[in-house]
Amino acid sequence: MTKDEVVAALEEIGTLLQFKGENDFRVRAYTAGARALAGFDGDFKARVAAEHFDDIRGIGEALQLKIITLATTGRLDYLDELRASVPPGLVDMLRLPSIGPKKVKALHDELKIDTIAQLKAACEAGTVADLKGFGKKTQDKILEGIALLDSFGKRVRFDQAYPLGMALVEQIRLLPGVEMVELCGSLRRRRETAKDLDILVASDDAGPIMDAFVALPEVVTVIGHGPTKSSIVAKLGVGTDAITLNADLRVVTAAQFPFAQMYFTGSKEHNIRLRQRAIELGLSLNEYGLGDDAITAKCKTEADIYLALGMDYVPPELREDTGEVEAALAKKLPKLIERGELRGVFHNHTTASDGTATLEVMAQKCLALGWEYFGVADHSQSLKMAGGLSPERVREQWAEVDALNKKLQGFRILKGTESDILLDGSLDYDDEMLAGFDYVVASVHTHFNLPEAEQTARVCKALRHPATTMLGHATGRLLLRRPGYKIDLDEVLRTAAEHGKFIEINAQPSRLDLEWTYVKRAKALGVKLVINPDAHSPDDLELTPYGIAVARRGWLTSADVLNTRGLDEILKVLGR
Ligand code: DGT
Ligand code: CA
Ligand code: CA
Ligand code: ZN
Repeated sequence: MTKDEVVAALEEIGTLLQFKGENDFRVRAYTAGARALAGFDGDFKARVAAEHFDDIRGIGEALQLKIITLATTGRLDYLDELRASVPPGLVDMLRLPSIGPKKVKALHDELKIDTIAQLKAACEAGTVADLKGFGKKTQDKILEGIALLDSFGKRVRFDQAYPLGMALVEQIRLLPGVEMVELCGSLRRRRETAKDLDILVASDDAGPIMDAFVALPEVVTVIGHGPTKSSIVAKLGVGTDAITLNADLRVVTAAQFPFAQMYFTGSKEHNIRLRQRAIELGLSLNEYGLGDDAITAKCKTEADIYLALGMDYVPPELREDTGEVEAALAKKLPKLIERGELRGVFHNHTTASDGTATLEVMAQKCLALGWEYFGVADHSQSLKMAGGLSPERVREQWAEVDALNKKLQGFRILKGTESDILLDGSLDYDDEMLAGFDYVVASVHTHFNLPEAEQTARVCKALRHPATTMLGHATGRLLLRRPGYKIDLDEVLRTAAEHGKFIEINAQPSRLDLEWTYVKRAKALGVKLVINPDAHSPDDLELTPYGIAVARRGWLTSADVLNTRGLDEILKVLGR
């Protein structure tokens, strides 16, 4: 097992123990141990080999043994026994906000509830409200939570679906007779979430490929097994989660491949527009060709097909029928920002607040990524839970930055802060201190439940503050887990445009606070954006491609994004 998987196993033990009614002390031994291991930055494999973990605070001898057993054998009798003794539906219920292991245990013990479906029925019958420690309010919250889970359906985040898709694709690529293979559908368009995997292969001999596909190790169920099309349910451990998704595989000939690739990449709406365009030209477009053998034969790539339709090539991220067809016909598509174009980042944390690495380690990682600057933006003083910096500690950090900047040639650490937006919309330090920062990221971390008008006024007031450079976390959403706070984003964007403030594309794949549709609107209003990893560790600094994907879906060019600028230009923009 990897470190992440061991951490997940320890957390699971803690949860299962709570279901069993174990005392808090024993539960905490596992949850605290899991956290301690998660925060361990050293060489996990070497530690496993040396059988040595008990020097880490929170990990004792007994836990050390379990960690080593999990890491080396991939399982643990103790965990297997716990799992067998707890109904699986109870773990499912934990996905509901507002309900923890203790409440789940009470529901199980008192009302014999073992599944979300039973819980929903009991809430609707009103019996949950009568349970000690619950009440009508909690019952309503639970129902709301169930409705929310339903509305998310079975979609999976891009960063979790893509590794599963690529695990399948890489194995298919090695099969005899496979000439080309591509992961199409919403994943190729880089949507934030995916419903299923659409895999396309070019080959003259589909049969053996179908047989091998339904026998891959990730397959848990075979839904269909046909001559050129098969469907499976696949499962893969990604980080600490087990990801399950349907996957369709289709095999076409090499000549058909670009047409099928275009068709199965979608979106459906984009396809419909292309088909109409083909009809206008007297052609008929489908997943096999253009209805004219000579023209079809000339199309070796998707770009050739667009050319045959009199259009520029449309990058997959833009294929949503939001104006790209017209722009491609007029040869006016933007030249989208590319991964390699970022030259630094602004919203990042260090050990000074809730990050896991020091200023120097974070800066060195940015250097290694080829960037010219690292903006440190630790939390501000009122966010005590996350180690927010008092004015005194800010000054200490500034001194540390100055000392490091003397050492680092051709690279600069920029002094920033992620200032909390207080309830009344003001920032979290006095004006004198604010003026000492190179830049300020203003973010909402508290009072998520304000009415929309109040939340909008609060954020807009913070944006108007002369010290504010950019808005962090535009919505506070957690993808597929928590909706964003209620806010009029159009009003926020107008305010940003009026006062020349930047809006963040938060690149954390579990957040992606700003939807691509708003990115597009921001651009139309003349607002510039900034792609930030919101890094809490050196590894997090590599999350920017998820932000780039959102930027591309929002039609951004490098000129629309602040952090494609080099250091000299950045200093000018920031007035330093
Ligand atoms: P998803 O799976 O919900 O994340 O999104 P997609 O876009 O991957 O949708 P999916 O898997 O249902 O279909 C894959 C592609 O197949 C889709 O993007 C376009 C194409 N497609 C599916 N159904 C139709 C259809 O009825 N008409 C046309 N023109 N294309 C379709
Ligand atoms: Ca799909
Ligand atoms: Ca599909
Ligand atoms: Zn942050």
